[in-house]
Amino acid sequence: MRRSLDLFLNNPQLDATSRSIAEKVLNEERITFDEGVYLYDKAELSFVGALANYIREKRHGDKTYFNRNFHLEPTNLCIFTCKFCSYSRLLKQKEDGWFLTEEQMMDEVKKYDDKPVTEVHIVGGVHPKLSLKFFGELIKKIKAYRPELHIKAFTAVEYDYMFRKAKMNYQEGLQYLKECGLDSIPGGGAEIFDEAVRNEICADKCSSDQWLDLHRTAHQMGIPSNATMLYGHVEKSHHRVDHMQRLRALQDETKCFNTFIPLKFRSGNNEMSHLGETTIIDDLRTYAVGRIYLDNFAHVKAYWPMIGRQTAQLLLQYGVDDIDGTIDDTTKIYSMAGAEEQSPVMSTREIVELIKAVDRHPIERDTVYNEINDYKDHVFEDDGFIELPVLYS
Ligand code: V47
Ligand code: SF4
Repeated sequence: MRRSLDLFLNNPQLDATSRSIAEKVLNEERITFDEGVYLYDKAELSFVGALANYIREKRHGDKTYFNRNFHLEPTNLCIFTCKFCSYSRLLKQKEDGWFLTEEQMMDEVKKYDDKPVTEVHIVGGVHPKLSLKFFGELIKKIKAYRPELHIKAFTAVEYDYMFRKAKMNYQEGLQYLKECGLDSIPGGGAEIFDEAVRNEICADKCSSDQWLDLHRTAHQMGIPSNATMLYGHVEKSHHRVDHMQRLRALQDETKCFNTFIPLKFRSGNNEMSHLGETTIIDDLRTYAVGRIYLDNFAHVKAYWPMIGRQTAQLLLQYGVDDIDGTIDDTTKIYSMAGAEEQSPVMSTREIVELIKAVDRHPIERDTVYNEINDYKDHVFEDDGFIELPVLYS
């Protein structure tokens, strides 16, 4: 575990700042904002990777988690105008927009009747007709139909809007949904917390403070959540570190974030397409710095449908311990932005083989990281590809 890190430490030419950062990590001390920026801008990638891998292996060994879930997307119509979004259609562009009724959404849920999924992830555009009551009823119906299914639903952006419309504060709105059956909150909508950058890329949706407040309130009520960071567009490295700094501070308070998920900006079909995409080298570094900086987060997740399978595989040596996941074929958010050029379908067998190919140990988990199935020595009896056909987009 330490061997590759020792190679750097034994090298007298390792610069003093890198050495001092490594010593902090070895002593389980926290690195500073400036050191985070240094890891982005000055440190050698192989050193940053070795450090992140050291932390990852110290915490999880070779274990690599995945989850069998499916996505439910009520609508792609959205009142907001995030410039990076390839997915939403403004309310006036109804031609290629969709809007599912409660019955249609229950039909989606029923498609998984005989599939061993453990989670439904509900996320979509912000539509004025989809009220708190509507979603509360939907959650109740799903819970009544399949009580053991974990419901991870809606981003802080959606909550901020639906609670305001219902004239409830975050605590009241979340309490109502928790009573309906809400189990946890996904990490979307965080983007980049720096106010100037946020204003440039997604000026009209909830603010950074509101995003953080919503998650704080959820955590105080025992509702866990994830945190994302959208990177590789107009932001600079200090904005990324500032983002992680705010997440680290909140996690110190609540300890209720499950995982950190960097999301690479994908440039297809959106108002920021002209920016192009950042490099794989930057991807590796971004995840690795995330692993090092967020010393109070248990997990760092690479969402393979958007980062791509091969980069996700590489990231397992750069701090990542989770590849989400086996996912249903209805979600469209990233395919519309040009991610995952290969087939967006991955069976359980494929995900297990992908993890094993880089000598990691595949574990199926539930949403809150209870281990469900250990695939280390598992032999697939059939060709495996029909076990759970999954698709992402
Ligand atoms: O907030 C939108 C991102 C997020 C693009 O918590 C884009 O387990 C890249 O947060 N390029 C929503 N990213 C999805 C999300 C998520 C996904 C998977 C798992 C979890 C989890 C959360 O998608 C948005 C935004 O940051 N996004 N457009 C784009 N062009
Ligand atoms: Fe709407 Fe979310 Fe797209 Fe922003 S990222 S436009 S809030 S669907």
